[in-house]
Formats: sequence, C-alpha cells, structure tokens
Amino acid sequence: MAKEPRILDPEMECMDPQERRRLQGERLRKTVELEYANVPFYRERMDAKGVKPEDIQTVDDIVKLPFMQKTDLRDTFPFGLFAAPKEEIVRIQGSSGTTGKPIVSGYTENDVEVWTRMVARAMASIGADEEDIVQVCYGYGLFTGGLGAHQGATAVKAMVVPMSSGNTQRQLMMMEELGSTVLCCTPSYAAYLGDSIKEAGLRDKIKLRAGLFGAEPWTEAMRQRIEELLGIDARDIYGLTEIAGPGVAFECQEKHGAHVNEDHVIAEIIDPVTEEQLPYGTPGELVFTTITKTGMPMLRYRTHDICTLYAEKCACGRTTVRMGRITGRTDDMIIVRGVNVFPSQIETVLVKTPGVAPHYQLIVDRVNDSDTLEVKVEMDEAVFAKSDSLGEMQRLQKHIQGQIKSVVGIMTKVSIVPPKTVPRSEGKAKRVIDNRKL
Ligand code: DLL
Repeated sequence: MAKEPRILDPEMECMDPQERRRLQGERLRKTVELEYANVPFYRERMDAKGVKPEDIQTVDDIVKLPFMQKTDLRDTFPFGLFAAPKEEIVRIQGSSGTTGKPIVSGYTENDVEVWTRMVARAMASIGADEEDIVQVCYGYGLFTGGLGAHQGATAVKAMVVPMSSGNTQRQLMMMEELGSTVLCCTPSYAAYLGDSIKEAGLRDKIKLRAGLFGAEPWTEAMRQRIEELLGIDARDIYGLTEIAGPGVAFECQEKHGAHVNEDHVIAEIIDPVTEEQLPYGTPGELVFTTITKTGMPMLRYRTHDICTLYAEKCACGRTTVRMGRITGRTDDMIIVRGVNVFPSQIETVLVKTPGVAPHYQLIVDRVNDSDTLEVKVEMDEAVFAKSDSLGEMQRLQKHIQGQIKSVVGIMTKVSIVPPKTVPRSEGKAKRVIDNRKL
C-alpha cells in the first residue's frame, strides 16, 4: 500500500535558493576556519595555494580552495584529518581504499546526527514512519550502508530489522514473517531478492511497498525490474563514506534525480582534467564540501563519480539541486556487490605472488542479478613449463583467492591462464572488462 511522501525539514529542503546560498556561505566560512585552525595537513595545502580563511566569504569563493582526494585520506590514515580532538569522535566508519588499507572517517556526535537526519529525509520521502518495518540488508560494520539506513529509519520511528547483508533464505523468512514494508540494500541485491521471491512463490506473502537502493550505479531499466519483481516504489539513495554515508542525496517521488542535502553539503561539478567548475546541466566530476561536520570535514572532495547537477525546481516542492544518475567514474574503481574495488589492490596481491606473471584482467559480470568478478592472471613461464603445473595452478588459484578476499573483502573466481594469453596492449592496459552494461 502506497504511503504519502513527506518532506521532513521543509524549512531547509524547500528554502529559497538565494537564501540557501547565503546559509551555505556562512557555514562554509566556519568550516574553512575550523580546518585551517585544526588540521595541519589542510592548512599546508591552503598555504601552498596562498589562500587564507578570510578569503572565503561566500559560496562563490569555494573555487579558491584546494581539492581533497581519497589519497589524502590514505596519506593521513587514520586520524590525520580530524578537526576535532579524538575524545570528541564517537564513531569510525570506513570503506576500501586504494591499497587495501581502509580509509576511515571520524564522526562527532553532531556528525552522526547530521548523517542520521539526511537519511531520515530519504525515509520521509518514501513516507516511512512508525507504522513501517524497515529491513536493512546493507552490510553493518565499517561500511556506512547498514548503520546509516538503520539510524535514518530509527529517526522516523520505524521498526528496524538489522539483517545486514547475505543469507537470502533468512532474509526472505524474516521479510515474510515480520511483514517488512521497506527494503534497504544495493539495487543488485534487491533484484536478486526479487528473483528469489518469485522462484519461491512468495510474492503474495510479502508486504514490501518501497525501498531505498544505492551504494552502486544502477539504471532506469534496473529500477523497473525491481519495481515489477517486488511490487514496490524503488528509490535511489546516494552517498559516500568520506562525506557522511548514504543520504548525501536521495530521490523524491518524482524520480527525477536525487536531491542533494544542500544545507549540509555543497555540490559542484568540475572538469576532471582542468579542475574548473562547470555550470549546472553539464556532466562532469562531482565534488562535495561538507559544511556542518566537525569531526572530519571535507573541503572540495573529488568523488570521481561522473554525473550532472540540475537546479530547476522539482514538482515535489524541494528546491535543492538534484544529481542525475552516476554514469561512470574518472578513476578505475569498480563496484562489485556494493564493495569498492580498485584494480591496484588486486595487482598488489598478484605481484606479490611467485608463480604468476603481472599480466592480468578483471572481468565483471552480472549473473542472476548478482555481480561476479573473475581475475584472469597468467602463469609464470618457468612454472608453466614444469610437469606438475596443474597441481601448482590449483594451489595458486586458492592462494590468490584467499589473498584477494583478505585485501578486498570479496570472493572472486581466479583463473590461471597459460603465459602470453592475456591480451597485451600498446597503450594503457585494459585491465577491467565490465560486461554488466550499467
Ligand atoms: O556506498 C554509501 C552508501 C551506502 C550509499 C548505502 C548508498 C547506500 P562508499 O562505500 O564510500 O559509500 O562508496 C561510495 O559508491 O562514490 C559511488 O561511486 C558509489 N555509489 C554510492 N551510492 C550510489 C548510487 C557508500 N546511488 C561510492 N548510485 C560513491 C551510484 C553510488 N553509485
């Protein structure tokens, strides 16, 4: 049964855009002062660019600030970007980084509240309230999906079922027995659950009516499939650990882009090469600045996600800018079953493994709505020439699979192939073949 969508914070979500820009400028100024005073890493960056906190007075001044990147989080891991004393940090969340070391973000009590509110707005937009039972199948842990959805659902007083990811049979049993009405998980898992429900003939027994899906790119075709399979209203929710987690932006009932929570973050689109700010309506790399966080604020953080921002007023009444779907990345990160994977992480494992050559390819596919990742790597010529190469191949396969699981966190299919069979390229090697057509 559909429920009326709500706007949780109309004074912020429907604010006059000019007024909002003024508010953003004020909050930006405070955040820059905080960063400059408390984060030596960032102060050095600003000094190197010859920018002083007093140069930042309005939102337009944001272009004077240096950018931040994932590598900055890695270089300062774990606490180097904290703007608050460690005693004020009440939470750590993280995601996989570029070397296998997680990148972490620290949250003060204020930051957890801000993040919770952002997700709560998304919950309200699907009409979630105390009558709802929200089944959260995003992973709980360092990943922000589980706890983020959990907090947001709690804030609208829903009953939360903290299932975490995996164990499909158990998910279905709980969904049926408890009568879950809202589903939170990755879109690919939602489709997988939908297939399983169909197969088990459970469609009439489940009470789902809406879902908030994100953490990986998905398409309109995928939305239709999920909506049909589950008989629900499927909405997009976007976010990233460095900025907060899920809820940085969320779709309203118009399903015409995700509303950015602009009283908490400033969204920009830049040309990834020249780093120049681009006008709304032009595709480019999404950049976020947090303006209400105190634990680990981020200034001009380059997400590497490619999308377009739209400023036209939305029929739902919100005046915040909307982001179109993520259409790609400006780096080589791929998202497999909701987990961020960098080819460099896998390469690090392969080059450390005697018996294989550093020629490899990653093949991503979607089978039965679930992502698969095959790592194709060449056997070393000398090892291949030995008579017991088959046994050695099996040993290597197992070893590499285990190593990748421990570094990246997901199971892969490892295929050891004979020397000189992975295609060579004269220019940049094509390491990733993504057959998912996202
Ligand atoms: O994926 C946070 C999240 C959890 C968002 C649950 C939505 C739902 P990270 O692990 O840090 O955080 O990965 C962030 O995932 O830069 C995008 O590339 C991708 N991503 C997240 N949401 C979407 C989405 C979480 N709705 C990275 N559409 C981001 C497309 C998404 N890509």
